[in-house]
Amino acid sequence: MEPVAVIGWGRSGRGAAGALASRGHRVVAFDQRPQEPASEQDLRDVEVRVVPGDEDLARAVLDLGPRLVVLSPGVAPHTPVWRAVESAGIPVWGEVELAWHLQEEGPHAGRPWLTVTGTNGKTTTVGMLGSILRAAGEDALEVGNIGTPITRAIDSTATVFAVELSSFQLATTSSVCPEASVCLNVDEDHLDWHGSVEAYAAAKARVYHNTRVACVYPAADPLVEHMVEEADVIEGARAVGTTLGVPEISQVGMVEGAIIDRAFLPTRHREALHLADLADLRHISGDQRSPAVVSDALAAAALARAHGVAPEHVARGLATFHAADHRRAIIGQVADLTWIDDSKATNAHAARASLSGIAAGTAIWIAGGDAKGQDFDQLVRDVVPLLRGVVLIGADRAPLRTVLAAEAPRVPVVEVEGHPDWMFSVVNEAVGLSRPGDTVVLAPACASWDQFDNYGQRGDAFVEAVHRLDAQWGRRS
Ligand code: UMA
Repeated sequence: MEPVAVIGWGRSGRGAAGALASRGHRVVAFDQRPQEPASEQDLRDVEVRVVPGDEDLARAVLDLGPRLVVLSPGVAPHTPVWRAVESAGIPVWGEVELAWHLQEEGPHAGRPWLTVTGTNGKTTTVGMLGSILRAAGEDALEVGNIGTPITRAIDSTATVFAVELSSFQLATTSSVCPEASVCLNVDEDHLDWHGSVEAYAAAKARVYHNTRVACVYPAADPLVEHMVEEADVIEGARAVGTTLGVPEISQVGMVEGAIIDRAFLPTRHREALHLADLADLRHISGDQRSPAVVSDALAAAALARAHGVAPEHVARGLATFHAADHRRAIIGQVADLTWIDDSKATNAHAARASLSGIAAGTAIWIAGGDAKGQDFDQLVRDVVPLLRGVVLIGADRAPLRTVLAAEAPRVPVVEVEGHPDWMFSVVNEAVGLSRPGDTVVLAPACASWDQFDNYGQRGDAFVEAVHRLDAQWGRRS
């Protein structure tokens, strides 16, 4: 039988190749960068070919004559290999699409997927959802863009998946039939990959496709509501709004500091159910109680309720959830300042959410990196009142520098070049711009790929520099 071609030998490609090979398929993998041989047992029979040139890769894949091509999410639609394979009429699946087919053909067919997309908050929401599901006694796994490729988890005994889906993954997914789904928000991101805001939003909208029980959406966001109205769902699926205000019928919202369900109870026309209290989230959002974190909790609660989780398990799951590092993590008090690591804020929308809640004129904002073609005008206009000063880092400092000069001429801006110990310079420059009691936030609004492998490394470098500063000041936080 003809082989399956897997493009990209990263986490997704290896996951896909392993799942296919263990089912007896012949797999040939391609990558454009030199690769280490795989150590995993299930990958030892997979041939990996390195073909750097775009056109050469397209030709090499066509020459193989595969019956199916599985794309890693990093491969963009405008690349020659994608276009060549499509025009040759060869089926093209993303790794997520492959995972769904393999699940539905095997012993775990029917295992529910609760899917989460959005520009920001995906990882937090999926983490909260996993925690709630486990509190309810489920063997739940968080998979997808969060880190574990779904193909790696497909043969696990998990009873339910909390699935984080990026726009890249959704662009190559068509058969997934989620039990419940949510798009948390849509703002400009990854425009270099998708080509336009419209293409990006269209990919996000696919999260609702084929939903069986509930399409969850932020009720205050007409763009996302429109996605739900237009979605091709399974008969009987309901639209359920989330709101930071008092919930109407078919919504999950807030009443006096409590998360209230008016969607998933048969008597919703006259009654409401108490699910959890904001106090359950205190250890995640700190004292500043970020609206973004509360919105994520509402979405996670709604998805869990769509799955049938009892109210008391929602509260317990939220109370035991701990946010992963680098997501608005408070590092501590050092040099009379509060230091926050939100290296995960890789776009303008996330950076805005990160700075909101800080008192006017007291934020030292560390920003910059790989701008991914974003426009920062609106972000800078929104955050100017909060700023005491700005430290610019990374490759794409120019777009931020220009907008700051135009919109905030009185806010001092310092730039730090990438010398060997540059992150330590960053924290010292931040101290130089500050007054006691201010808050320093690493919320770059940019990807880290210009200087690091991922945002985690960037956050680690920042935390380490803050700890050195702390040692220098002679006080531990
Ligand atoms: N490659 C090519 N040609 C291309 C593109 C990539 O040969 O045109 C090769 C690279 O040389 C590399 C491999 O493909 O060897 C990397 O593949 P990939 O970029 O698809 O990344 P994976 O390692 O498979 O990881 C992906 C997600 N990465 C991206 O979408 C860029 C991971 O999300 C995800 O955790 C993982 O699958 C498991 O599902 C990371 C991410 O940055 C966290 N996501 C973006 C985000 O959150 O903003 C979308």
